[in-house]
Amino acid sequence: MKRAPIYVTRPILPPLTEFQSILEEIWKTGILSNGGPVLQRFETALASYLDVEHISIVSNASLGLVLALRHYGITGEVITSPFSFVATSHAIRWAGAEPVFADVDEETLNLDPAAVERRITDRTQAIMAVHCYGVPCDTEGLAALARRYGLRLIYDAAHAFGVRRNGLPLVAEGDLSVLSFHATKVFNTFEGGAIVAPDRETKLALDRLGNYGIVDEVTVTETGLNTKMNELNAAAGLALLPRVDAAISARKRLAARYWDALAQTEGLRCLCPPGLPGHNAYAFPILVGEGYPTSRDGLYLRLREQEIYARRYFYPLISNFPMYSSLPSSAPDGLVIAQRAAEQILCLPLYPDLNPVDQDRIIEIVASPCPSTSS
Ligand code: T4K
Repeated sequence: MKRAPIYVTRPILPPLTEFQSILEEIWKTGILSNGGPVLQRFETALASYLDVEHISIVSNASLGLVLALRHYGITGEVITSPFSFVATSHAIRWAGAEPVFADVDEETLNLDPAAVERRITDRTQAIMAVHCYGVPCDTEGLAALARRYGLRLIYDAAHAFGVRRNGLPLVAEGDLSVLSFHATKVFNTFEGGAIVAPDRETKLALDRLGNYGIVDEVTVTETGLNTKMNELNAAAGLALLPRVDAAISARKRLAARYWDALAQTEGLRCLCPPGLPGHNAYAFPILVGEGYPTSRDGLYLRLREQEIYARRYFYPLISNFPMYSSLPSSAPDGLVIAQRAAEQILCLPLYPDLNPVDQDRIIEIVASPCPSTSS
């Protein structure tokens, strides 16, 4: 019997009946968008789940990042990580600002505050840091820099849904944090996102900026954008929210199985230990280094031959894409750790419904790969 392909992730979905009952309400009210009743309920439930007071829900994290920068009028240089999904830097450009890449920390693969400091000039206006794989950045180090140099600190928290540190929500750090609810994330609304704001005034300003800058029927105060989430996406989120804790627990169990089976493998470094307090087991990233019998790409191809689609998140580095590669900060000698990580990284399939039998097949290949026929 032919086996089904195994993807790096699969979305969690709410029970169809629960989604349907919210859809029936939408069909009755005829309110499909523009801050409708389902969105309002979702926003309240989400803020409570995340343990924050003020959030502005958006249609995806990319636009959320653009709004965050536009809210503070940032058009100068923004220091950011090259080891991220390309949306992080694209958002900086779409906001009218310029990304400046700094190297990452060896342990976390998140922005290294010392490397950030070396990139600060009189044109720097903000830092946009990424909690890659939901692993917290050095928030104290970055906050100290932001204070010292008068910079805004915005977190791309696309991976950090529900992550807590020292008992507090990680998304409450910085000036603003932006979450993604894309299908591939720990929690999804098919497409969607949210900006965590420090106060009600900022939340309302973000809502307005994402609704064309409209104040009332006859008043438009700024060049806003349309970043609204519609009622269908909000319904999916509302129905799914009660399931997310169980999903994170299932992720953690599977991540612990990977860890137990692979952490001692020579030449492999597993990045996210299962005991990381408050973590969401967003992914199971490994670094394939010296001493391992094949290269990262050799392992990637070996898995693909078995229709196991592990992914190289994040390779290539953003700074190597053509629209950024000529920036002075893209020079490889300033991004040594990020470059090495990009060449060694592989995210193994991890999602709540991953069948342990399939996971054992993955483990077997990763623990002792035979050479790939195509490498
Ligand atoms: N910042 C960071 C750090 C991010 O990682 C992201 C997004 C963003 C910002 C921007 O957030 P959004 O604007 O998207 O809200 C995916 C996602 O499209 C992207 O959202 C995500 N990061 C990135 C890490 O991964 P692709 O092009 O690699 O996805 P794709 O289509 O190859 O999907 C991967 C696998 O997931 C598929 O092989 C199968 C599975 N899958 C995917 C989808 C879309 C499903 O099972 N169902 C699905 O509906 O970018």
